[in-house]
Amino acid sequence: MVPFLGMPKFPLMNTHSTPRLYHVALSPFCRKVRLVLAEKRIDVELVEERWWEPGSEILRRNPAGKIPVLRLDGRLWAESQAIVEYLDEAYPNPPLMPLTPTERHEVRRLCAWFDDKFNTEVTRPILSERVWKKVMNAGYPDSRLVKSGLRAVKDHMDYLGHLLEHRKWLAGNMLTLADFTAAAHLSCLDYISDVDWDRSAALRDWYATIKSRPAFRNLLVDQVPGFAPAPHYAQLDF
Ligand SMILES: N[C@@H](CCC(=O)N[C@@H](CS)C(=O)NCC(=O)O)C(=O)O
Repeated sequence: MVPFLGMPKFPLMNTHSTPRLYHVALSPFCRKVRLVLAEKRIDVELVEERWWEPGSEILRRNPAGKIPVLRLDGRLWAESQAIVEYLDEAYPNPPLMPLTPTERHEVRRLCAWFDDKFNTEVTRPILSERVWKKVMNAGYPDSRLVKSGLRAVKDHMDYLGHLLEHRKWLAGNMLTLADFTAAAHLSCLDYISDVDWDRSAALRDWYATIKSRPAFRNLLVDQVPGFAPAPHYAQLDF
């Protein structure tokens, strides 16, 4: 028996099916994809995928069992960084990657900084403890983990502030995938009011600029049941 011979890794589908993003509202990885789709003016239907609930079909859509999963161009796409790089190649306007290998490396380095280091040290401990445990009915928040996330975010903000004192955008002179990746993580924390914007004027100005883009509008109306957004969350002048 050769069960996997010729089987597509991800199901192929009707090319005319509506673009759809399986997501949850406060996932930085899903937000990154939403921001890039919106910047490229690709309309998608958002479908909440509560992957932790029995009956979730996430494994049918992504063998890794993770969201985001994007249905577009007749197939399913997984892994947020791979998705946004695909989008940038397949939908080149506006471009969100620079031209030279050195600049492209800097964009990818910063995307990994957020999706790996920042996520492990800040986004995941804070959001898991403050939001996900309650949503998933998985016990009480561990305040030590929240505190360690809140301590770590300060160093990250100082580093980002330092970069932005010397650059217009995070990775250089143009708006790139790095800015959307950073904004995706920071916006999740900002929703629950865990960003001290007074720490760096340069970082606050950068966030105010990216938050004012039309691509951000959809994120600013997100509502997670049981967690009202911070009062300043949707304000452009915060
Ligand atoms: N590297 C993945 C990470 C995605 C990820 O961790 N998604 C979380 C939600 S924020 C998830 O689906 N977790 C399900 C699980 O870990 O089982 C990406 O960039 O898409």
